[in-house]
Amino acid sequence: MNMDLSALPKNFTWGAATSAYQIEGATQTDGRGVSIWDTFAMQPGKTIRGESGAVACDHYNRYEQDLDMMKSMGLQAYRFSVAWPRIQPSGRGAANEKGLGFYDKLVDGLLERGIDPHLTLYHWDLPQSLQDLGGWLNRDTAFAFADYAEIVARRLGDRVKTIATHNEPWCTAYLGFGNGQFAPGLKDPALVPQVAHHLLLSHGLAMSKMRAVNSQAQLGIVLNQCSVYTSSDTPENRAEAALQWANFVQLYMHPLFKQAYPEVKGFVPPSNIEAGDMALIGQKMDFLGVNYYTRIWCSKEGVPEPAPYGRTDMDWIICPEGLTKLLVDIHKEYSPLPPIYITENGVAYPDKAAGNDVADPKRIEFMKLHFEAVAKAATQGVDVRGFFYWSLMDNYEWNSGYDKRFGIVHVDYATQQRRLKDSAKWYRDFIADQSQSAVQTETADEAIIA
Ligand code: IFM
Repeated sequence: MNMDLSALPKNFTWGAATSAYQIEGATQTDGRGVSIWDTFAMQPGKTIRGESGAVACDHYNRYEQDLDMMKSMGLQAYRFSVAWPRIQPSGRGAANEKGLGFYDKLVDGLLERGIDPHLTLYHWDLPQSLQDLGGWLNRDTAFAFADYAEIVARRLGDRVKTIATHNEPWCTAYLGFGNGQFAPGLKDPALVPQVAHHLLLSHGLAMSKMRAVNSQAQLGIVLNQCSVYTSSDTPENRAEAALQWANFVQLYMHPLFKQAYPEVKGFVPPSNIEAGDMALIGQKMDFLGVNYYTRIWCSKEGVPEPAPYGRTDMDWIICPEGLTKLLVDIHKEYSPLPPIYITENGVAYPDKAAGNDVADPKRIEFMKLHFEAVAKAATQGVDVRGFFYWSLMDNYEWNSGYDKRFGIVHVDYATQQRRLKDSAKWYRDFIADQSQSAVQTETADEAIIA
């Protein structure tokens, strides 16, 4: 497949992403405190085979090798998250120097190799001590989070390119408190709006504290979003689509960009909002991170969801045009938005190594389709600046354990051997090509100016 990416800006960034609990392992090393995922994974039946991130990809001990691997692939940027329990083992109080030191070395190692660091503060590993006080149901957690954000921004804000407060607050609120699939495992949908509000409040409080530190980093948030499709344009399907959009997208985008919760039939807003909250939440951001994996299908008539590109190993429908639609839809509804990064997009397939090789042609096809989908959104005026493939390497896929392989690098969990899949080699060559054409365009531009 030939891709037309000509609409993307010439300095567009190509990278890959991971998160702390999914790759680091070493959960009891250097003073790290217990997180809600350590606790959750130990409870019978919560994760496949009771698997946890205790070892994961052992990245905490192998980060140098992983950095070399990223450089060998020519990655221009790397998105990672900081584990809050490494920085403040009980979620409050003085910083743990050893924990901060790890991320210091990681960031310096990236910069030495010419890779831009993009940091996320919260990718779901809340210190257990805060959960014992109610976690995100407790408004105080938002203030604790802002203190943690300030510690990290003071230490790393001079060197990282971006800092995102949260990764996918929808997952924290809905999967963590609504249906119980994720830590802390509560199952009460009525809790979701208030948890979402506290997450958003914590984002706002952290933004203020980090701005005051005056770091160099651009500040924003990462949301997982789906475009919504209906099988036919009936009033019932339209109403259902509006409600899905409200719960998935507007619950977060409205407060962030309109300083209000949506008013949609059936949508339940949070009940406890204090004076000043909405202004804090809606303060200006430097970027918006969008994670996209699939679409939402609404059909009151029960029309089965079409899947022309098939399904992933997560059973998610592959819908590249849904990424274009999503970006164009939010651009229209929330303009002016800050620049957007696609902070996650990727696919799980049951990849197997044969010797040193891992053939994953379907992943390469998936990447091409989604790169082009982003470029199509750019032709319609969406300001997209970069793309991070999820994930750099196979890792701990939360309640699905180690079964689902999203990586462009294969990890053999028995030996911790990393093998570049064919997709990683393809991405390496693709990035090299893109960098070369960017240099050529720049030289041509300079010649015209001269
Ligand atoms: O692995 C997760 C990641 O932690 C958050 N976004 C979705 C990915 C795939 O499920």
